Amino acid sequence: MEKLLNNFENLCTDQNLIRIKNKIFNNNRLDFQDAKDIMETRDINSLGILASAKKEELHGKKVYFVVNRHINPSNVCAISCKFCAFGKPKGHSDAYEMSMKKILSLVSNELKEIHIVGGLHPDWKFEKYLEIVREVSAKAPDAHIKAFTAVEIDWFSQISGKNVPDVISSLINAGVDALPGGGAEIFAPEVRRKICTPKTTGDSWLDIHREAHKQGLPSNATILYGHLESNDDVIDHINRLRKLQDESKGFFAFIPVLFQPYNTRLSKIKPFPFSYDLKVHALARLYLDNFPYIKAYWITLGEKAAQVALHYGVSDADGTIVSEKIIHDAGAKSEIGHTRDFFIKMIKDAGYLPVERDALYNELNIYE
Ligand code: V47
Repeated sequence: MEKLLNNFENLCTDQNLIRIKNKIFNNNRLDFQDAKDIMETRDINSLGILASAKKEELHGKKVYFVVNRHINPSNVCAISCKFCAFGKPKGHSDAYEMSMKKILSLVSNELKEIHIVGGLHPDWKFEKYLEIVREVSAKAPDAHIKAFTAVEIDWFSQISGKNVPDVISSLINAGVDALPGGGAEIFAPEVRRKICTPKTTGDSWLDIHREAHKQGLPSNATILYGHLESNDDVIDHINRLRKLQDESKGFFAFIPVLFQPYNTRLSKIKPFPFSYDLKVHALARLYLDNFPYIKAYWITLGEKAAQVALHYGVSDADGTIVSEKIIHDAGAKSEIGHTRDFFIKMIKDAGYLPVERDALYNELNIYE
């Protein structure tokens, strides 16, 4: 990497990237124009070199993964986002609700992270969600629970009459260790309105994460990309996250989530070129200088593209997941889960060092 960087000016065909390299390695923050230039570059290889160099400055050759599982207790949802194929109205033939017995049958103490999210169920009380967390936590005391997006927290506040700080403290008391990054979608109000009215606004999403961080609950952040957004919308989204992280310092990972159109009301959207995925990941690594980790979500990218993204600033490959449903309902072509050995091989074969982590990014095992 050092050799490539030393020779960067000779390799790189984009003067803007040369300017950006000098900014980054003189510890100057990137601004909106730099981000625009990154999104418009045609020198994708040089962009990968910059993003990898930044990633390696932070984590060396380490790429993290976790033995985790996703649990979606119900897909019944009171709202219907145009981009979503998972949520179903109550009474729909594909609607489901898991019993506590079923939920607990999915939990084992081998897991290091249990990711629980679902629809906004019109009848379930907030107490039911707390009970799920308590029971899962009792069955798998060694696993961290990463549960409920800001959109669900907003919903819990509405159904319980508690304010958001009280909802968050109740979740912490029940056993939630971190919040997942879902529900952020795209903050730009115009596009957000088109793809997910009447969902929690971007500002509310940010306020809920601000409050979580204030109470010591860490979280992740996502962007849903590859639909109606412009480059400016992507930059605006990550800029808002950088500002919040400066203030609250509670984010672990930023996760670009590639939109899957099948079975959704946005199914006519044409796929973007692969260079766009790589740019979004690289931009995230270079612009979000205060986020420790950028995650490649292999479920939406596909396993092969996720492996390539490791060379575009990514330091986290997510995890085993076991059984993914939200994105597969929208046609994702990836497997629904993978083994620990899969990640060890995938990361090693890309030239990096696999590190198994828990949900709070404590290192559990380094696979030399
Ligand atoms: O916010 C729903 C997305 C997200 C579609 O925090 C879709 O570690 C693509 O947040 N195409 C939930 N995406 C996923 C999520 C997540 C995933 C992995 C790790 C973490 C983490 C968080 O699923 C939603 C939404 O953006 N989603 N439908 C779709 N058709």
